[in-house]
Amino acid sequence: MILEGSLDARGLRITLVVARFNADITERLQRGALEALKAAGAKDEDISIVQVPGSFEIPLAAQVAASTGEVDAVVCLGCLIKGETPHFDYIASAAAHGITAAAAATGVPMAFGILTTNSQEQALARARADKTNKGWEAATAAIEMATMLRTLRAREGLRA
Ligand code: DLZ
Repeated sequence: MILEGSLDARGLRITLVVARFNADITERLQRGALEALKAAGAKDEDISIVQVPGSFEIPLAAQVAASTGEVDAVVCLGCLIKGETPHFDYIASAAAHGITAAAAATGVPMAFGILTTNSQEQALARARADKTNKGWEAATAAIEMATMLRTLRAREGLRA
């Protein structure tokens, strides 16, 4: 038996957690994510946007949003551009581990839409206004996970 999610976002409540650092890029990721959600049938009133200063702050906001019990998936959006110091590595690692831990702690799927690039040019190439936009991709992953988990939980509930 194969159990998989769908790309139907009707009825799903989704929170975007968006970092303001490198806002010129993260705004494009946000647009891409919103377009993916709308294209999949999500309603405006079911979508929330939480802004945080930088990618480092994303995990805590994602965990608190998910802890309300009123969110089916979280889409984490940020942009880390490598500089001359190891700051990039610390923030990227903290964000990735923090989001993983937040999803595990809450049971709410969290998509990783944080770019980690060597340059602004690379970041722009991943934030185009089409389906290659990483915000679009992250939102799509969130929908698939939320719908898959709904089915999985219903199935497990029948067994219990
Ligand atoms: C400090 C910092 C630096 C140097 N670079 C980035 C970045 O490329 N992308 C990003 O999202 N945030 C960056 N930040 C900010 C941190 O994520 C965080 O907001 C601050 O360290 C305050 O906790």
